Amino acid sequence: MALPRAFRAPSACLASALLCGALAACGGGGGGGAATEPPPVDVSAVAAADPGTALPASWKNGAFMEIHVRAYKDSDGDGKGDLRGLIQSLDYLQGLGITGLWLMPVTDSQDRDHGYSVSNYRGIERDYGSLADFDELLAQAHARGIGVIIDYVINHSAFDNPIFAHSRNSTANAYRDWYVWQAVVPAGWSIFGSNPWYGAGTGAYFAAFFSQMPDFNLRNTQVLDYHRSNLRFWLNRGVDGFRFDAVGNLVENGPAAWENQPENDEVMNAMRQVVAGYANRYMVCEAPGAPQRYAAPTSCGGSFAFGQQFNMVNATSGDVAAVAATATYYNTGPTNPSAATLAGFLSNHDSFASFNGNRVWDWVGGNAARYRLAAATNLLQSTTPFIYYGEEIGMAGGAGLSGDPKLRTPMSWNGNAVNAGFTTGRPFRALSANVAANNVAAQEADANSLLSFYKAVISLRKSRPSLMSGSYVAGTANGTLASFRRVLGAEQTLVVFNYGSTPATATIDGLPAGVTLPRLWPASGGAGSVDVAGQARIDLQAQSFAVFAVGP
Ligand SMILES: [Ca+2]
Ligand SMILES: [Ca+2]
Repeated sequence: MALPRAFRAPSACLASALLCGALAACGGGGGGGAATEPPPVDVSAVAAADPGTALPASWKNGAFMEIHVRAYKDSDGDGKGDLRGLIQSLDYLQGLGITGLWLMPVTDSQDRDHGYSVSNYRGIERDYGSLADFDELLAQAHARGIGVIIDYVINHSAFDNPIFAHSRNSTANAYRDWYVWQAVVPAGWSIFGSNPWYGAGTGAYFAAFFSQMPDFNLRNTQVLDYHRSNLRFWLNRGVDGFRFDAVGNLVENGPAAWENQPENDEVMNAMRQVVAGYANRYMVCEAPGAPQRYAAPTSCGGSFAFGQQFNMVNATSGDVAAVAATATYYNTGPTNPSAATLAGFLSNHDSFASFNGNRVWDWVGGNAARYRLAAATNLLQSTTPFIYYGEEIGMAGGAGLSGDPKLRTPMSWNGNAVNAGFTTGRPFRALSANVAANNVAAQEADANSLLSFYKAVISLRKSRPSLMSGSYVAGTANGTLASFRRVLGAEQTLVVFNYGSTPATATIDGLPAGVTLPRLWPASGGAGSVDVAGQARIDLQAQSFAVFAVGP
């Protein structure tokens, strides 16, 4: 989540008008001491019933594709992507080599767009289809060896979530303590530049990100039990795990202690234990301010490698400091003991996560060499690399858009300037600015395209267990050169990058003395060798990389 300041609503009422489409629902204006009790809500307990999984254990080592369902593929011509459209796209994803999908929220939402304001934790977004469609998606994905994780928004619900309607209805109702309340708006708070407390007639509620997304009270064991049951609801259907939203913002301890509080790890450890009770599942957390901490096995057990996206892309410009940061990010050490469970990405659906809110294509100005270096770095370094939909074809941001919507445009399936092959109707949002040139249809037909490059690097990754799930060893930089090894049991793979603009020779130390280095990438160039002192010298073209097996 972590909405940047610019995308927070200027006021509760304006936000309500934008999101609810009804000023009557505005917290500041209409809450009052509501006269009637809202309808009953289903917060029933769900017991674990693991349907099992036929996926190989390596599915969770990716590559994953992050997908905004609303923007991916429309099956019925209403201009909005849906689950049946995604099902129709699974052959494409399988052909690309994807082994996991991260779906941005598919639960019914108030925002009717990104989905991070959840109206019903056990129902499918009405624009996306039905639970039956979702079950079909799981079956079809699993049949292709692809696991599916879904976004789980644990910190806050939608303002229009019926549970919050109860909570704000009176100070005495059974759900009052499910959210965070004070009698009046307290002074002294500022989160992302705004006071996160909002008056609602019966008191003031806390909403860290946005007035229309009130925070749950995660000190309340009933709320934790509810979230646990929601997780089981989806796991029991065959969901393969979760991406947890905004875990740095779970529990607040005061106006100077609202981020990354110790209780957050306890909450996530409790959720992790639910997921760990099911076979072969995976979870990953969003914690931009402290990724290493939440990667720990006593917390989330998996966390996005925030910071590394900037390192990687900046390294491709030959920035020596960025090359060094890129090479060493995944080295395990005292300050990074859980490096192996950090999940890499170049960009995602949030504008704060990418340079100037851009997709990678715009970030590097369409520079193909830089783009490929960044992609290869991500795909070869991490035990679980993520790709943001359209990244594999170099989709640019949306034409005429800014902020988060610029990143969330319809997938460019073909060069149709009206619908991009995304819908037979009118797309819900402007298309990517480079749809004419950068689209799936054009690139599938071109062996030298970016899409073909992604397929080849993912295939290389999947051909080597050490590149999939091996540990990251000896990440080292020297100027614009960087190298690392991936190690799994007896299998070692050596990866060497030249981020510089001129050919160079990399010197690698600490290798097994006297072994050969069969070349895996690129195809030409021949094998390398290691001398009696354990040193190899690798010649690299400008802006290129090479991959070797560390042979017997
Ligand atoms: Ca649709
Ligand atoms: Ca919170």
